[in-house]
Amino acid sequence: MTTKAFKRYLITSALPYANGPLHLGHLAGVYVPSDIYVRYLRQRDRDVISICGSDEHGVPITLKARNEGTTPQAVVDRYHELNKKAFKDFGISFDIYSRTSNKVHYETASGIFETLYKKGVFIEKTAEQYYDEEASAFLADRYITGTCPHCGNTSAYGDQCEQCGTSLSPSDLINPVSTISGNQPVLKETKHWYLPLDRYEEWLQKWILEEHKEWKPNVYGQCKSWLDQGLHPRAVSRDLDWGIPVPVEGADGKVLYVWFDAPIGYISATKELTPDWEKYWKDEETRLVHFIGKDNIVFHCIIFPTMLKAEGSYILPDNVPANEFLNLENDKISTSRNWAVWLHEYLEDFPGKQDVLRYVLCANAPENKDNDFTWKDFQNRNNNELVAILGNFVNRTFVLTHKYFDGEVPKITNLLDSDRSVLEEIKTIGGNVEKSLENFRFREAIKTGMDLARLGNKYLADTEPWKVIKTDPERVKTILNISLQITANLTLLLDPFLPFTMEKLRDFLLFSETSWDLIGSPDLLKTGHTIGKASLLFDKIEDDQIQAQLDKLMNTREENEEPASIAPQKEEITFEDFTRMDLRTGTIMEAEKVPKTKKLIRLRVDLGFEHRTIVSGIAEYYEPESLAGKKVCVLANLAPRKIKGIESRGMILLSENPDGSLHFVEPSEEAVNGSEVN
Ligand code: B3M
Ligand code: ZN
Repeated sequence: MTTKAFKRYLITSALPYANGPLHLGHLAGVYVPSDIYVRYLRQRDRDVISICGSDEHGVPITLKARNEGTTPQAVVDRYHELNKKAFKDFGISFDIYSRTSNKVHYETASGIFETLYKKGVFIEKTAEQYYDEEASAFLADRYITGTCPHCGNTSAYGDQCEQCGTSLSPSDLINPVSTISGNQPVLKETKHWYLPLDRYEEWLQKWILEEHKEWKPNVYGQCKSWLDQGLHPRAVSRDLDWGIPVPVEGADGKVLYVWFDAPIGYISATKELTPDWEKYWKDEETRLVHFIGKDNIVFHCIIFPTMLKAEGSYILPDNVPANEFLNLENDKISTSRNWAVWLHEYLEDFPGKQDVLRYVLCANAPENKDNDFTWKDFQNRNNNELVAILGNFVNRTFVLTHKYFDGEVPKITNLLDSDRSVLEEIKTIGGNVEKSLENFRFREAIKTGMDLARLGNKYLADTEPWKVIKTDPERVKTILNISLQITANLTLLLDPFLPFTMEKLRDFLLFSETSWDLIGSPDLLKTGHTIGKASLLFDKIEDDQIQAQLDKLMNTREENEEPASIAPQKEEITFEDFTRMDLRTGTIMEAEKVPKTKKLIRLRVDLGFEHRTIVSGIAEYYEPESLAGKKVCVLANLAPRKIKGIESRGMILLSENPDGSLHFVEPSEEAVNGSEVN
């Protein structure tokens, strides 16, 4: 819980790379929670701004351009617009959605670099780096791949292994290969500027580990493990032609590292939004909160704060509520494998159902651990929660009010204890939602918010106005008044989560208040006020709609079926090593299954200079009857071995497919038995 009172709020959401469309993992991890928080603060009438924009530099973008045969500028122009629209369509209410190719941003980022440079913060260092001679390019980050030293993944990147999540540098990779040419890189000297994180270690220890114990365990834990391992200077420049030029003498062909300039994008966007930007960035009474995904933790908790601290005039984040990852149908979301639900496609398939997705992603957010999105859960939550609980309560309240009172809010005639405790409960729920939101517990917040609709349903079920109307119509006035107050309270309480639906509901009620402070007041809807007509807030999602989504995913999976991996090359040997093997061609004369074994066949092979018995493990792939006459290659000088009591002299060469199946390496028909294979 924050104990400090803040005067204003500066909320940032990670700037997505403008190199691809957004999917539901993005929404769940970063943008739905940040939007809920921001909307809540606005309802509380706090001074708050919400900042986001496109991250338009970095290797992912230049690689994408290269693959598509276009320019980085064309790539970022396309995805900036697409993503800006997707956010808007889902009601993500940024105050600005800027981009890091803006002039203001160039100036701001260069300015901060220059300040640090002049202060002597950087270490200037010439070191050897991998270089692609054919492409005449240094290979940083994703321009280089190789085997991860931690998990053996053969396609780890120069900055990170996506399989085990470890952050890497190109020199960590085993068998490095250039992604540009596929060549093996050479080492070449180049100069860069390094941010000496090690010099800030002690300060970071204190600032994070002592002063921010309230950070989420996943965030705090990651920071602690970085700090425990010890920090090292990190290069903040790159040899690239896409990015912000390093603004010092002798830096031709060098640009700022994308992770140096991108977070400064938050500052530039604020400048673009308001001339008053300094009060947000330079006043201790501002609460700065970064919403990010877990792969961005080190940059937002360690590197960017170090930059700001070194600069000296900026505030630091008060919290960094990073989420873990959302999987999709039990598999990692992946852009390259197209294993994703793209936001623009969702809207084509479920028009008008933005809030359903917002609801499901919040209710099932990967807040403390990775989580799974399944279409079945999406359907269940829509049908059993939004339709059956929230929609149902609101609908019954409208229908009954119109039926018995012509849509007029009836007056409370006599409050029973049970009515009073329901009114009390509205306040309690409001307070609890507030507490959860203040502490970034969004799953808990939405669940508690829905409890108000549950309370409404229970109240109607307990009081049964449809029965009581026959015997005690005065009592029904009170019941429906209270039901209507619950409905109006719902519009306030659920607005951060379901903004489209709550706006609709306010329209139905002809009610326009949105202030959070009104939650719990007993006469939100005044007696005598006439409510409008309502239509259903949500409708059922049918099995065939869900099946269509699953089919779509399954099709992608089939299209992408990757061949099982090819075994990596073995350690190098010399030609001499090779010549020690006596390889010969031969012809199978007879073949029979070795009894009581599954795999073994005993072969008689004509090697030209002699006939041999060789036992081979091919029975699962070849029938003995089909083998006589087949030409084979044989390792002839392999030491004899006893296999199931049979002396086997030599070995038949077989190739093994990734699925484990075995196939003869067959010499051509002209090969004479006993001839050498070299
Ligand atoms: N563009 C990385 C990402 O999308 C990055 C975030 C920048 S936030 C300053 O994961
Ligand atoms: Zn790995």
